[in-house]
Amino acid sequence: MNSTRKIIHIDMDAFYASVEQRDNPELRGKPIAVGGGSKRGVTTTASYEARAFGVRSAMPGFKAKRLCPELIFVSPRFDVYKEVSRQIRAIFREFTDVVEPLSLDEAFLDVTDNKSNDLVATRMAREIKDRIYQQTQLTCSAGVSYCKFLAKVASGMNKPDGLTVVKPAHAFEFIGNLPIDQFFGVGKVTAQKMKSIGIHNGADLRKWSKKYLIQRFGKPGAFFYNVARGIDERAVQPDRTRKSIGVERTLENDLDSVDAMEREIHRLAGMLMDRMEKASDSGRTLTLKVKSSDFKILTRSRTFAHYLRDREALLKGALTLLRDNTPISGKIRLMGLTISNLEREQACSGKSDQMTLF
Ligand code: TTP
Ligand code: MG
Repeated sequence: MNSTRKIIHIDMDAFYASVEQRDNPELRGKPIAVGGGSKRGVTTTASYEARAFGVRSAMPGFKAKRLCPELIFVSPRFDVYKEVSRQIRAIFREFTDVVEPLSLDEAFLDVTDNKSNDLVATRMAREIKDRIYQQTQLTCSAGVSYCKFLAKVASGMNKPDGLTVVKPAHAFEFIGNLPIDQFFGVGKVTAQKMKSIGIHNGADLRKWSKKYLIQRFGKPGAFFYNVARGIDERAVQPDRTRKSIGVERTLENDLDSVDAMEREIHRLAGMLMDRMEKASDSGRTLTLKVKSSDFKILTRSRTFAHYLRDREALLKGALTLLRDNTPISGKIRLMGLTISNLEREQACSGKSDQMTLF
């Protein structure tokens, strides 16, 4: 067992909802849900005040309202969440470059070798929490342990504003008592299956052989077998190859004419080209995203035979997507352009379009 690593997992508390309560004092202390206010919308998350009523992520708005009649629905502001995400990632990098973000509000940090040599991992986690709070006025929860599995589980143990440490010497007992629903990597369906054969916690899981678990749950069976024993050798992956480059803009006024949309496409293609130049990369698949004023999202993609390496090619491709067979109509509140099937990614995996060049 590699018990010499030091890994911290950080997860922001009720992320979108906390940002909304931070920016609008009238929402503080109140049950709010972000998203879910439209006719068929679902919530993205809920404030802790709303969770007390049973409101959760991905819940239809009408159901949330039924559980909590006082519930206030707030529209999401993704630009702000992304900005906070950038801020917290910059803070992580003050401590280590080995940062693996899992989503906007969550990341693993390997602090075995770190930039603040005098701090032990637990104090570092405390310091990160403090820095995040100072800079964003938001709380997060931290988990500290010797592997990803335990750091992730630990960060969820004392939410909100928690700091939980699982030392190697205590790991076996900790996992033994850990309810199977709280195992990172065990989804709802698997948890149900496990319970049906009497596996309710880590200790129960240890009673089954690796062979049996693989037979029953497929490849993840081996993972379950190992983590039940505190074995998780997965490294924090700092350099996951970028899969796409994208830009999007929420418009000040809804667009409702083809001309206005084309002008926006010109702007977006320019912005995207700038980003591509910075990344020294290009790609073959272009995706246009459009959000209407009633928050419906439509995407259109096309994969081209050649890489879109210059402004003209990019613009031409984007306009083709816009003008496609079925015209985009109605009021548009956001447009975005993303390029994927990236040249560098292909180069990394050993495939390239050299052949098509000749
Ligand atoms: P989470 O970290 O899963 O949830 P949370 O930060 O809101 O709450 P917790 O304190 O339990 O960590 O997700 C982070 C954000 O991602 C969340 O604020 C909203 C968004 N999200 C969705 O849009 N849809 C979803 O189904 C989930 C789970 C999250
Ligand atoms: Mg969170």
